[in-house]
Amino acid sequence: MPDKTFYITTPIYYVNDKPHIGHAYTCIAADVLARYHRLKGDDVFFLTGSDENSQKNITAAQTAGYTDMEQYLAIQAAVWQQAWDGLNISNSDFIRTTEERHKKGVYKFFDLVNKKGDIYKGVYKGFYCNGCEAFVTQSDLMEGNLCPIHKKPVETIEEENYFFSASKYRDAVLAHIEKNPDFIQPTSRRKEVVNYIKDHFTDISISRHFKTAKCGIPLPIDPEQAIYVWFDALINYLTGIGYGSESDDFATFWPANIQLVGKDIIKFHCALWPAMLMAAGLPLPEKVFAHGFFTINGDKISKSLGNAIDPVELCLTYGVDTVRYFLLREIRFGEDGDFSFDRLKERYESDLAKGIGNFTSRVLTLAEKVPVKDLEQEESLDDVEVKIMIEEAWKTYASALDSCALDDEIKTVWECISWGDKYIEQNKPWELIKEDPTQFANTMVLLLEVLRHVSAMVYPFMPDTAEKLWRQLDIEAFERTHASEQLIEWLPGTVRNPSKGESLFPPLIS
Ligand code: ME8
Repeated sequence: MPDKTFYITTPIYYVNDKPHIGHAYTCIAADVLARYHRLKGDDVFFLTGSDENSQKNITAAQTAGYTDMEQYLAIQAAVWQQAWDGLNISNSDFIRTTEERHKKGVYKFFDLVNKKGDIYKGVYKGFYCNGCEAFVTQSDLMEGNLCPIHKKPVETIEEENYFFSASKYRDAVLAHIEKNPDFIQPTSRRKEVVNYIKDHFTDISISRHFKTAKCGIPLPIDPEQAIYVWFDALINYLTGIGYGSESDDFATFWPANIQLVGKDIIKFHCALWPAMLMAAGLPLPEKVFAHGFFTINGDKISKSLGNAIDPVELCLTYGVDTVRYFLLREIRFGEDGDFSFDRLKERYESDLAKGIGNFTSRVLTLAEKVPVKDLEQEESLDDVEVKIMIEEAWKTYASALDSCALDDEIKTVWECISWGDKYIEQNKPWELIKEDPTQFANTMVLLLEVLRHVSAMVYPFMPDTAEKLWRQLDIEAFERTHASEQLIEWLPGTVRNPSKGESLFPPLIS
């Protein structure tokens, strides 16, 4: 039995449209971390899902001509899960906030907070942005009444609602952030959250009258009111692992190790969410990591600009692993960056076709010349050097992943590939075949061992490529053998029966 658990979440997305590459980016990043922890032998739970109690979904359903909201949501939730399947996202579950199991958990949570005396009735007078599904203050607005994110006028609301005494937890949340430097990552985002809590974190209205809200989970203490979508949505991180239902997963996996979000929703996750958890007497997640935003050729991704790229279509043209690789490699994880097709093609050629593809093909072509199982290798100084190189690479790789530096993780793998390419150039194994068969054997055993390590290292972000490499190296995939530790140990001579298969990254047809 694994002795460590690892629980990772993504935001649950609004399903009023199909996913674009921004949404795919979060899911791919979470998938890399989930797969890496599985590779280490941890017991992993990876949750994603759909945020369905939102007015945006109602508007989209009406525009699409649906009269049956349940039908629309079921279709859309399936579209999103299928997109994740297409991108090889290995989520353990997909939570929908219209599911009964979610509602049960929300009621349990609400009851605890209410019993604590943290819910009260009041009048909300202010602004609401339908795009953000959030109450906003005058200081958030630009040009009088425009939401700064959606650039659309906000609604003015005056309603009797129920409030959550979030301000009661203000100092405790600030103290938690101060005491746990890892709680908000990257560190550059911490100040923004701390300033927000200090200047703007007040009690928050957590319900809306059904007359205006149109959808949502009825408030248990007043069924004429719907629970505010963010209060409801954040609880998915608990209900998705069985909170409120009969399941051991909640006890096993909460608190989450990493909650991955985009920078747009960091305040909800680092201010409101911790206050809610404190009110319910539950421990806080270990880390909330907010990554940056992708633009497309410099523009914000948006439906109105018509520039949203469908990640599933992108995979059909370039391959799943190319898309996964490119999104993660192109921008520093945590910062903003631009998506461009020219850069995608450049990276395909230089890093994939000429990088890992070419290295694999060179090693396997040479290995096929003399059956490796017939070779007798002896230990040489080079063995020790390359062993140290690989061990150091694994350390850098692990520390990059432990700090969510996903682009650094990838760079480490490419350093091993460059090392291998140089080693081939320096040792000229094609000449050694006749001149020095023992040295040829040593060289090949070593190169095959480097390639074996590369295959394990690429697994989290390019799982299909890893599978192809394992087939070519004649290694049982670790998921079948459960011998994952062996994949990261230095075991020269393990590869006995390699064969060159299909090219990993053939030239693009453009
Ligand atoms: O906010 N670049 O859902 P949402 C990178 N339902 N990531 C992007 C992106 C971009 N251009 N655009 C979107 C919601 N994202 C709520 C969340 S959670 C309890 C409730 C990703 O459909 C990023 O992860 O608007 C961002 O935080 C998320 O999609 C917003 O998705």
